[in-house]
Amino acid sequence: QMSGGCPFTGDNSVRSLLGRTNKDWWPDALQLEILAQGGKSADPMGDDFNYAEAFNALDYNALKADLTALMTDSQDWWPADYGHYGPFFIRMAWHAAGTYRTGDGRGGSSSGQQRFAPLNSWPDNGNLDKARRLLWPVKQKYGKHISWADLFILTGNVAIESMGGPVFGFGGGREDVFEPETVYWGTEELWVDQGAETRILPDEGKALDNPLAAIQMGLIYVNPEGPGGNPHDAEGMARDMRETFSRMAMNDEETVALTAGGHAFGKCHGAVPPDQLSGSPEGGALEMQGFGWATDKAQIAEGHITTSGIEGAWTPNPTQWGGDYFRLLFKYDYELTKSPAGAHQWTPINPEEADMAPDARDPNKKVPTIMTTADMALKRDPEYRKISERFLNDQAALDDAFARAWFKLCHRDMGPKTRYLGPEVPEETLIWQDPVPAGSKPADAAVSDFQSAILNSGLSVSELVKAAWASASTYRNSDHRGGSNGARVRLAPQNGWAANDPEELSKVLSKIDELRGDLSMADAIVAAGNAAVEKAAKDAGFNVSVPFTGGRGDAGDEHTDAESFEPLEPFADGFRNYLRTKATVKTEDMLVDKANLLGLSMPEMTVLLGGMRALGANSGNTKHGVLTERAGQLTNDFFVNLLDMATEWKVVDTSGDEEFIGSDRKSGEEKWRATRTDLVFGSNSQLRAVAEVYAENGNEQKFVNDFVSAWTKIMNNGLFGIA
Ligand code: HEB
Repeated sequence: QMSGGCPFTGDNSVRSLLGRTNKDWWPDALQLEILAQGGKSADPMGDDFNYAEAFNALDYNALKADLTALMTDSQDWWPADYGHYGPFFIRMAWHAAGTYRTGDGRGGSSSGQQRFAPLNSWPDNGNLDKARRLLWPVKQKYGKHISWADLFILTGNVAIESMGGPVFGFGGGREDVFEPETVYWGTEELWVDQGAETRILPDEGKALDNPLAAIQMGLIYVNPEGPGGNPHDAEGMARDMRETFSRMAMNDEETVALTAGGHAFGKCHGAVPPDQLSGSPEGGALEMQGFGWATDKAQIAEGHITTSGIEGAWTPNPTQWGGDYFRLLFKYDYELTKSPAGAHQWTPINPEEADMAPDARDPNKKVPTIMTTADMALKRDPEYRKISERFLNDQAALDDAFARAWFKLCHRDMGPKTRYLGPEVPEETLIWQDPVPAGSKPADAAVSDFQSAILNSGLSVSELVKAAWASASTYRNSDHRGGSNGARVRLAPQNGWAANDPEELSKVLSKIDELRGDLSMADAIVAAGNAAVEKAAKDAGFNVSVPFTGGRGDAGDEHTDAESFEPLEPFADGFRNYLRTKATVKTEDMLVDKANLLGLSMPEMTVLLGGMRALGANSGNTKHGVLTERAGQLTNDFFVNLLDMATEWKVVDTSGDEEFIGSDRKSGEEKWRATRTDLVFGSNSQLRAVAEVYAENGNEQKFVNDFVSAWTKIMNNGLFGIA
């Protein structure tokens, strides 16, 4: 099910790292970035604010009671369909979480991004601005104790509960950010409602570009009307759903349960032609105050609203959990019809009166139910159909599958379970949480004994550094997966990744295992890397101690969904000068992307890369960028030699602009080889400025110290509850 880990490849021609960004969509937007003075963040809460503490002081039950009351507290400016906001809030939560993609771990519910562009203005998020404003009084009341990001998800849960639906649990701990995250959402210059092309076109050989997980620009997943809006392509509909949901880490059963469970509630909105709506929130008129998709007041009161353009409810009981969705889907044949807004949808043929839905504003009026083309896939696709029929006949199975899949959807990007807060965190441990059995802190003496032993074992500095890097560098700040905890580097698939030099790695890991004593493998791999860095510094004439934090545990295959780790495989890792194959993104762009996922700043990225080259830590033990005569010593030689005007660089013509030769300007004699990720530190003016700092006389010790802090950051990434 899971798609492979090949970010940055696809059939697009060369693209920039971020594709189309907010600046492209809204060129006139206020340029608040210039206020990031001295690198200060936009977060008004300040460094002292501890969200976990604030959340733990929350009156959780009072908040849930307020949310429950809010569900039926209909407001004239946006009345609740059927007198209940529950379905609307479920869609809000699902769209907050549903942007998550396994390819780079970005998207998802964990930082409240739905408040900001571009997500606040995606056509698929139509009218969710109203859902967030309905929530504001509650957010205001509980203030710092509940983030928007947590509130979106908790409100979704309360909505499900208040309509009798099954819920598996809730973990808080999503801390808000106060600026849009820069994420690659695609290159198209049009939104879906303006005609953006669909991204999977097998006839034209077009596949979905990684790491994207949506089928058209501005959608969360698929086009509800069918592939590219074609309702007749049943096969394509299921294909699109399978592909996009698998990139959200959902298999067929989870996809069916989520979609059917979600559409047990609420309705689609397509009662008026879409040309009667104003634009999306971002960039709207000041007096709109961040509201988009303006609709006439009288129309709102009548329930004449257009969001997706499809019109109608799926079931006769849109605010009550139950089995009506599958009952109707299988009881009736459906015919293709059009909503008043002109969207393709499916309507049951000759429905019985009792199987019709109430009007959203007038319970005494009956209207036909509908299915979207996506819903129809649950019976038109043979695999989905098997699952749907099982759920049709076994409500308890649907309850369980929906509750679990919803929990996964909403918590998928939170990382280890130790990060979950609050009284409703489920006991049960789930495989997608990448569980790691608890480790214990080794005694200092045990660590230093092991470190001396491993340094005397015949393994080189480079080998030990590479193993530690292979173990720790899988960490992604985006979804908090990977990292050195668990020592999954010794398990499939990581132990076979080309970037990790599997044979060398396995030799190093067995030696570490042989000598580690009481240390966990996970701790020992890092301790060995630290010892190697210390030795390398000492050999270069610097005294530095590399701080070690112990307490990592070791995961086994039984704790590991190996397939789910495939997207963590590096496509490129500039720190090791590794590139699987030339991509549609520049190799140096991928270095910056990796550094971002590792949580590094520009200077940290720079010092780390320069140090890794000095240590001879390249994948495949290539010599590219190893601009030193004393590899294995922690020196600033990379920077000194890169910036030396005595060397002239030329591209190797046959290398596709990936390999360069540095020759002595006078003699013409070849001195070095390098890649794009090496030379970018001399070519990019900002990186060059940082590289100069590390090449300057008097900064040698600073170089060593800064390398050690950046290295330590990598080694300790993901140690929640340990470090
Ligand atoms: Fe859904 C709604 C589609 C999945 C939940 N959706 C809806 C709509 C549409 C859709 C079109 C309408 C909107 C308006 O308003 O207009 N979905 C869809 C698709 C898919 C889905 C295509 C994939 C297949 N959902 C889903 C899920 C969930 C959901 C997964 C959860 C779980 N939805 C929902 C809800 C609603 C919707 C609850 C309702 C809302 C209201 O009512 O407001």
